[in-house]
Amino acid sequence: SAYGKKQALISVSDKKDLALLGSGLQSLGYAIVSTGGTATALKNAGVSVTKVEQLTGFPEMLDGRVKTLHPNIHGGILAMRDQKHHMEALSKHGIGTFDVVVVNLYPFYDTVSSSEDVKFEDGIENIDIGGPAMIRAAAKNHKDVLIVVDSEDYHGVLEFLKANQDDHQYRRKLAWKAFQHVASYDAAVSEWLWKQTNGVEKFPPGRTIPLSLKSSLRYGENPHQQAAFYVDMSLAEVNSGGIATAIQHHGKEMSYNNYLDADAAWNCVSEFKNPTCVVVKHTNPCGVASRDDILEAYRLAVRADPVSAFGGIVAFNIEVDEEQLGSLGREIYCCFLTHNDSVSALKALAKEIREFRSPTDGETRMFYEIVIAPKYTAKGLEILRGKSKTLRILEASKNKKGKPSLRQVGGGWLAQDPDDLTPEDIQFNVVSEKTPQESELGDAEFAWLCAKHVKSNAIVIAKNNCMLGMGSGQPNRLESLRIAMKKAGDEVKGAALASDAFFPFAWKDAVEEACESGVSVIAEPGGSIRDKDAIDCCNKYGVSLLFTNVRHFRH
Ligand code: 93A
Repeated sequence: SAYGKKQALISVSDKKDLALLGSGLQSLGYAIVSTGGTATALKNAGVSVTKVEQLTGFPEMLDGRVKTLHPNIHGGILAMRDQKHHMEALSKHGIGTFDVVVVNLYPFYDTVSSSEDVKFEDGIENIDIGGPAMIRAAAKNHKDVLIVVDSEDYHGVLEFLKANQDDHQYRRKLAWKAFQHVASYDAAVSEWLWKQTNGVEKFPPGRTIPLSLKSSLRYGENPHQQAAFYVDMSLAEVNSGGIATAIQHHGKEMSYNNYLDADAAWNCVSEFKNPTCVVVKHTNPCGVASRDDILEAYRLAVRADPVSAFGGIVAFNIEVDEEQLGSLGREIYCCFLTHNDSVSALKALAKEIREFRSPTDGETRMFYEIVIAPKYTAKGLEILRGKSKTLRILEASKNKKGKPSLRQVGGGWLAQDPDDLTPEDIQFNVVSEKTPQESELGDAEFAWLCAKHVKSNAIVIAKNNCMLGMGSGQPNRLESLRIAMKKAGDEVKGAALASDAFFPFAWKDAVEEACESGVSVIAEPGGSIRDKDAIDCCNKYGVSLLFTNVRHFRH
């Protein structure tokens, strides 16, 4: 600095690891300058500090709104050391330079998302002005000033300073991180203000998404694609639950595809009110069952399509106690079930399978990528951990409703409301001569809820709160239906069938094939110009037909 001593400026709201940083800098010979709260915290940690007021000759003003906004501070940050006239200007005004600037901002996100009724004034007061000014100044002049915005970097910065070897790449990386920090901060402020304006528009006119890099991923959908996971820090997403905030208790690192599949499994299982198990493969639920006995639900969910379940994701919507989880652990690792087995036969098989023999080839063992549940008891977790080193165990909290979904297309983004209608929001109108029984109506609702999570064209066959078969992603509905029926096998008789969109044809097509196979009830949105054909066909076969007027495309 102008006085010959290296100077560091520290002004942080998040005081994490501040003592470590302060004492580290002090022992490297830095004089430390700080704002009020930071200075107090440093002094308490035994670090000597000069207060900003001593440099500016001004007290903190306007309830702290003006603390560091002063030429004696900003001059010391912005001066270019190799510009003679810059340095002359500093010495003329008696301003010392800062070599290190450490700032993190007022906790704006935390304040405005802390509860539903945060006062407008509290939001406003948490908009940091002086902090971003210092960060931007130091990041602009990073050639001469090291800018630190993240306590995770303290250790690395101290090591860097100790080594006393300049590294432009490192300085640039910190500067890049600093501008990122300010950009996401401003985006959050802007989004919050937009929300406060009772905006007539449903979506912000242009939304800057404050993204925070959560982790680099080993690779993307395929090994030759690089990938990363970003968390949306905007107010709509912070505390919104879901897969981005899930805690991983155990297992291998999450992959790109793991996140996609885990998201699909968690979204699907969260829809159900009763204790439910969902098995997902390649973002499609291929097994779903609701039972009070969660182990039974698990078995039935696997049974819907045991071949697809191999390497899948298993999700539960309830906390599973250790007793259940204990047996689940074994089952999850070892079971390989075929849908033709009766439940009692399965129990007998399970024993055999526990000795690692599959009922089909005598060798295959069941394996899953991920287990997700809202909660684990400590003992339950311990048991599940013991089953496999690689099995990822996630604890997720429920998605909050109403957040918009975004998808990328070439050159832009599509935004839409989430598809969060529940069966209670939907009327299942009987349009056939036959009226379904109570239980058949329940089956139709269950199948409907499953179909909502299956990629279009989606067909789901279900009975007694259990998926029996599903067909997904086929470019024609008849093909999806045939796949679903094949998986359901003989069990299709008397079951419910749900379709995510209307049937464009009925005779000698999907509706007639479904009727011929013996389903007792069909649920679909209706709305086709050939609706009458579908109704006539169901009447001919004595099948109940329900129109929902709601479509659930998933493209
Ligand atoms: O109110 S401000 O916008 N005006 C300022 O001049 C200023 N200078 C630093 N906020 C300002 N800060 C912020 O104070 C920093 O960004 C940091 O988050 C916080 C540290 O205050 P303290 O050291 O008193 O805890």
